[in-house]
Order: sequence, then C-alpha cells, then structure tokens
Amino acid sequence: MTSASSPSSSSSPSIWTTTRFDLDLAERPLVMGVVNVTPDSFSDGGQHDDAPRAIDFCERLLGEGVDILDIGGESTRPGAPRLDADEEWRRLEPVVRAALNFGVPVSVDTCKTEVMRRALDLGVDIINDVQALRDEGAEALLAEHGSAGICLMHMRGQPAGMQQLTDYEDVVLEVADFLGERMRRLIEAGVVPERITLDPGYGFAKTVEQNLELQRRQRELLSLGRPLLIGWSRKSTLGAVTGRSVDERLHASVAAAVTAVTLGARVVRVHDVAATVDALKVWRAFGAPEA
Ligand code: HH2
Repeated sequence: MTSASSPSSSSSPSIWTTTRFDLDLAERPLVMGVVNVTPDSFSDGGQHDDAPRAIDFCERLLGEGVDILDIGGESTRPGAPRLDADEEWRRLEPVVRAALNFGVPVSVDTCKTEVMRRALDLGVDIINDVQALRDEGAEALLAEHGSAGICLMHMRGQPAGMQQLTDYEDVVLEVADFLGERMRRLIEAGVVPERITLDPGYGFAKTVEQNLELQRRQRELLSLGRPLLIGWSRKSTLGAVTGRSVDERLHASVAAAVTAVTLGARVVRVHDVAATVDALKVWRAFGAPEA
C-alpha cells in the first residue's frame, strides 16, 4: 500500500475555493454548522425538519458565529434508509434558497448527483459528500461546475451496512489511499485542487478503536496536500469514551474539535456552534498550539 502524496506542488494547502468565497484556512480554523432537515438524524433528527424551523436554526447559528452552513436532507447514521432524490431535494430546497442570502458559504451534504445538480444550479458554495463523489456522474458534474468547493469523505459501503465493513490492515494508510485516489480522479476530471478538502470520516465504517487511531495519527493525512475537514460532533465514539448518551456529548465534542484542530484539521463540522467558536477562540489566544 502506498502512502499519500501531494496532488500538485502549486496548490495552496490553506485556501479553499468555493463558488462565492475563497476561504483562508491559514488565518484560523473554520466552524461548519450542521443543519439537518431530517426527521431521523442521529443527534438532532426532528428538531428542524421543516423549512421554517431549519431557517430559524440557520439564523441562530449565524448569531453564534458559524462560518459555513452545512445543510443535509438525508441521515447517514448507521442503518439509515436511502431517500429518493426528489424527496431529499424537497426537504433541502427552501432552506438552501434562504441560506444563500445569509452572507456565509452554504454547503449541501448529499451523496446524490441529482441533488448536487439542483443545489449547484441554485449557486451553493460547497458540496459535502460522505461518499466522496462516487454516485454516477458526480465527478463529471463537479468538473463541469467549475467553482464549487468539495469535501471528499472516507467511508465504505452505504450507511445501512457500513459498520460491518471495518476490516482494515492499517486504517490510516487505507483512508489516506482512498482519499488520495478520489482526489486524483477528480483532478484528472478537471477540478483544481484548491476546491477540495478531505475528511477521514470519523464514525463511518470504523470501530471505536479505529476512529481513535485515526485521530491520533491524523497529521499523516496532511501529506495529501489539502486541508482536513473533520466531524466528531456527538459521535458514538465520544459516547464510548465518556459513557455519555448522544444529548450529553457537548463537552466531549468540543474537546474533540479542539484536539482535531491541534492535530491539523482546518474545518470542524459541529452541531454546537457557540461552544466550539468559544473553544477555538481560546485555542487561538493560546497561540494555536500544534501537537
Ligand atoms: N458526519 C455526518 C454527516 N455528514 N460530513 C462530513 N464531511 N463529515 C462528517 O463527519 C459527517 C458528514 C453525520 O452527522 P449528522 O449529519 O449529524 O447525522 P446524520 O447523518 O444522521 O444526519
């Protein structure tokens, strides 16, 4: 197994180019706030699953200092059912339309090419795909739409069966190989590296120990040459470490976000924006320490 190598010596590892914003990830790490317009997401399902409540929630996150809004219409929790594209888009469209007026980058969390196409036609800034653009036509679509930012995340299989797919020889090398290969294909299709961030996919097709190993060795993924976006927020590994239920994982989630940033992540995807923003302010005031 080869280890990851940089896609292009000319790409800046700290700029993330998106449709309307060039995000400078060197200045400070950014907080991506999760807005799930779903009845069944693992931690906030049903809390803002209609458009007015989801839009109110976006506004609340803006007040809390969110840098990016990440709007999802389909849960990816283990065992979640798949929606069709029309139903997913029916949930997303009014919220995405409203969010595009809020002055921050809008990301859409989806695995489906058809949903991506509709979101890109509205002008969204980022496509965040936990399947790393493996749906048919997704790579070509993102190559055609020459400006949207992209987050490629590692997972195996589909949410329904992913927790059976945890057989790795070396989880860090295999995640790095996967992300490097997905990025290489995208660049070959015509996407410039500055549009891409990479995500190891904490909690996706990984055991507790594999998630912890990935976090400990997260810096190895920096050799891929693109910024890391991570999502630890409220995940079950934090429950395994602390013994806390999903609605009691705020402190663990903030600790995880700060640790991930200390180990090189530049975007943290979180449910609890206010607490994370404060924690990262303290981290910066302490001189942005790196481990
Ligand atoms: N995690 C979730 C969903 N999307 N995207 C990225 N890039 N990284 C992640 O770690 C990630 C993600 C799962 O969290 P959530 O959206 O709260 O739950 P659900 O999928 O059940 O809606």
